[in-house]
Amino acid sequence: MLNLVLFGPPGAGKGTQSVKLVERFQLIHLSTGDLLRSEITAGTALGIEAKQLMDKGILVPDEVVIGMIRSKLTSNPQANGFIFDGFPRTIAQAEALDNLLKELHTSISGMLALEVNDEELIKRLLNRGKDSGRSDDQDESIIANRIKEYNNKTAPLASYYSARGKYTGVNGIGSLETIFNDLCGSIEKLK
Ligand code: B4P
Repeated sequence: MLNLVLFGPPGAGKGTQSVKLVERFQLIHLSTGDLLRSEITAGTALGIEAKQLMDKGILVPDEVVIGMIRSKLTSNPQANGFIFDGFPRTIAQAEALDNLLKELHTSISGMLALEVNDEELIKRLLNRGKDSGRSDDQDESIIANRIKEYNNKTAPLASYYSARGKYTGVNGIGSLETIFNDLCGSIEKLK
């Protein structure tokens, strides 16, 4: 199985590139952000709780997102592999993912990290906020909070995967095609 973690700060291009990568490598796309937004749209209790946090730019509790990933992993036993987009976002989530994959007799093949500076991130997210309807993209102070959460809780995951020889950094600034080709080149080396 090819199991990839697509990593990077909010707005780095994870969702954008995942869509292209799943098609190229025939993988299943698991985006915790998309799963949470589906719960919000469906008006579930989980979605109502998640929206309150997401609208402040705060991470949703680990047990909530780990539960969502567990159910998606166990309901796709025939998969070629998975792209984890926006997950894990904390060390506890990374440890839980390692344990879940072990139960399925597989593991993470590698983490691909999209590197983008804060100025570009803010520009992209505000721009998306103009027509996406995403409330967390429309206010610069919420975006700043998301970047702060990323730096405090998510950025340490780079060392977690690096210590296991699984980290590859990729320049996330440039055309979608150039970044996609760089990601594909890095993935070929993992196969
Ligand atoms: P996510 O949905 O994961 O959203 P994101 O970090 O903003 O990144 P996204 O993938 O959507 O954007 P992309 O970079 O592709 O998270 C939202 C919230 O959900 C979090 O704040 C948190 O509250 C919660 N959450 C999700 N997962 C969680 C977890 N595991 N644990 C706890 N909480 C969790 O693209 C951004 C924009 O840039 C787009 O408009 C795109 O068109 C543009 N873009 C992309 N590539 C570009 C390029 N090369 N050049 C120019 N623009 C580009």
